[in-house]
Amino acid sequence: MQFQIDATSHHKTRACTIKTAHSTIQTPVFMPVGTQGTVKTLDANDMLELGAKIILGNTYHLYLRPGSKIVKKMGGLHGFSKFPNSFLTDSGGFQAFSLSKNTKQHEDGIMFKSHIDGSKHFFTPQSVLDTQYDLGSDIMMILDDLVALPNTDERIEKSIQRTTKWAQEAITYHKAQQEKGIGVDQNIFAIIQGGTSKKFRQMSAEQLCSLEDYDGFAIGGLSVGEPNVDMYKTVEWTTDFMPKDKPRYLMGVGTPEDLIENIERGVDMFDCVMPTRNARNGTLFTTFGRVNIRKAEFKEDSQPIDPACDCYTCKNFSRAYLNHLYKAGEMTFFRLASMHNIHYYLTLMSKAREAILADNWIEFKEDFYKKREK
Ligand code: PRF
Ligand code: ZN
Repeated sequence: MQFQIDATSHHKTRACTIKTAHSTIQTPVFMPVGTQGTVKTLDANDMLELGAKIILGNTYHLYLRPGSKIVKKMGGLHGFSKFPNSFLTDSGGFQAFSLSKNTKQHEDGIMFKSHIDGSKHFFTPQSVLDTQYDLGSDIMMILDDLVALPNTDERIEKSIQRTTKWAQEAITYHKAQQEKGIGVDQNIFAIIQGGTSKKFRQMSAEQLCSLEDYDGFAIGGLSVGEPNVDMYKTVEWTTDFMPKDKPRYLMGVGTPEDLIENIERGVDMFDCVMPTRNARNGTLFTTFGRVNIRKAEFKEDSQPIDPACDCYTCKNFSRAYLNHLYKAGEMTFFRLASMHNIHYYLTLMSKAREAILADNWIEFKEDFYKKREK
C-alpha cells in the first residue's frame, strides 16, 4: 500500500492518498458498509456511479454465509460482488460481540454462537486472517478484544493486553503467509482499544504502533454508548500517539458532525451504517440537517430532498414522490434514499478534503454548522 500526505490545515486535519491494488483512495474517506458483500439495496455499479473507492465488508457474516471458500472460488469479494475498487474487511470480533447471543473471549480467541443457526465457532488472530485471505480484501482488520463501556480498569487493561498479544501473533502470521505468497497484495491494520481514558489509550497505542509492519492503525472501542464529548477527547489523545506516516481509521463512526470533529482530530478513514440504516427508516441527510421524509409536510412538496444535492435521487425525484414511496412501502424508496445518503456522506468527505487542500478548514467547518442552524 502506498500512503502519502497531500496537505494539512487547521489543527490535525490531513488530506492523504492511499493506493491499494484495486483503487486510489483520497482522504478523508467514508467507507459505506457492505456487510454481506453488498451495500444494502445497491449493487457494484451503483457504488461506482456514487464514486465509492472503498467499501467495508464483514468477516463474521461472510464466514458464516456463504462461507469464505465460496467467495474465494468466485474470485474473492471483487469477483463475487463485481465491485472493482477496494474492500476493507472487519475481523469479526466486534460483530461476534454485538450479534451473537453467546460470545466468550478467551486468551487465544473468541468463541461465539452463530446468529443464524446457533452453531459454535472459534475465531483466532490467525483464523480471521485466513478468512480474509479468502475474501481477498485490500485492508484486513486484526482480531481485537472489545469491552462494553463503562467498564472496570481491570477489564480494560486485560483487553489492551489481549489485543496487543493478538496483534503480535497476527503480524507474525501475516508476514509468514506473505513469504509463502499468500495475501501479498493485502494490507493489515491493528486496532487500538482502551476505553475513554488517556492513560489506557496511550498504553494501547504505544504497544501497537511499535509493531512497525502494520500498514495502518484503527481506533476501536468507541461509539459504544459513551457521550460524544468523551469520544472526541479520546480520539484527540489517541491520534497523538499514532504515526503520521500511516492511515488512521476510526471504526464505526458516525454522524456528519462526528466525521467533521474527528477529521479535525487527525482521522483519515471512517465507516458507519448510519447513512444506509437511516435511509431505510426515512431519515435523510442534507446540508441543512436531517430530514424525516415520512412527515406529512412533504406530501405535496415538489422540491428535491436537498436542492443543493446533485445525486441521482435529487436530480430526478420530489419529496412528495419519496414521501409516497415510503408510505406505500415500496422497495424503490430504500434504494433512492440510500443513494442520496451515501452521496451526502461521500460529498461531505470530498468537500472536507478540498477545504484541507485549500487550507480553509475553519471557514469550511463554520459554514457546515451554520447551514444546519437554519
Ligand atoms: N473493533 C472492531 N470493529 C469495530 C469496532 C471495534 O472496536 C467498532 C467500535 N465502534 C466498530 N467496529 N474490530
Ligand atoms: Zn440527493
